[in-house]
Amino acid sequence: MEIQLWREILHPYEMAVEELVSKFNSLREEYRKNGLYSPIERVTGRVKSVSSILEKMQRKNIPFERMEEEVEDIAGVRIICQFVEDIEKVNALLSHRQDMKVIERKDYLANQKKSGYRSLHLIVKYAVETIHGSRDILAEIQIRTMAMNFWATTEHSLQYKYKGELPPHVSVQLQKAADAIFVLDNEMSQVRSEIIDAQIDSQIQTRLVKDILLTIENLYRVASSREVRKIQDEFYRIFGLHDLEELKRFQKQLDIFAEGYRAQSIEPMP
Ligand code: 0O2
Repeated sequence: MEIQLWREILHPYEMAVEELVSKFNSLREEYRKNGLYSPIERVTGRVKSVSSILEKMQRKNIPFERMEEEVEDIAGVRIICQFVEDIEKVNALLSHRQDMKVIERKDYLANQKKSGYRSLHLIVKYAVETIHGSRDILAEIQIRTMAMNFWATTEHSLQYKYKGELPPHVSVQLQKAADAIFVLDNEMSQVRSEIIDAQIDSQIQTRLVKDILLTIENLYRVASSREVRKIQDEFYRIFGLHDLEELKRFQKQLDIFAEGYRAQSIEPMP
């Protein structure tokens, strides 16, 4: 048997995970910068440990030559969403991308696993550019809600603790917890639009305040300090009203005033 240089074998997978995590994080930021709700809440990634790869190969009787085709989750990325509805949105987003091809979809939402596990898994083919040229890598993207993630993480730790042989009372308890998670996700969906509106308003307010303060800072360099102090006091007064529309109006007026001094914030801060 040839000697396996694991560091070399796993390097393209590390590249794939790093790139995918960064791309999905950028997507989330793009939504937020445009004042939109992002169906992606959080992204994490990992390369499977050699011990876990070997364990899976033994369990599934996979010969080393078939490892890269058959162990589909050496590169693993997890996308956490706030609401069940977001999972489908992320699925659609990923399915239309030019830089990856979904080759398999495992829908553990429609077909919950016996353990109670729920998630949508996409197996994608993704090309990384290495010093030896382009390499197609398989990666598993798990898409799930925060509540599903809480359940899966806890269950995974218990599986590890009991070496995959959960005592019946623990399995029953986990099944009950999975049922509760299902109900919780549905309950949260009922108030989805209200939560989204509140989150978007909060993002807009954060951006407005940053822009306003930057403009005031710029004005401080060019306008009289008495005038700038008055503007600042007015800003604090309006901020205290907790009225987003008032804050937007104030920013517009401030921009007109600052234009005279060419002191408005040139580009909105992220
Ligand atoms: P890790 O530590 O996450 O890398 P399988 O036979 O289930 O091992 P298969 O058929 O190749 O694997 O793929 P499947 O079923 O889609 O599962 C792959 C991954 O999904 C698992 O990776 C888990 O991360 C997750 N998963 C699947 N089923 C369950 C479950 O019942 N509970 C939890 N908590 N997670 C699950 P690994 O290899 O287990 O490990």
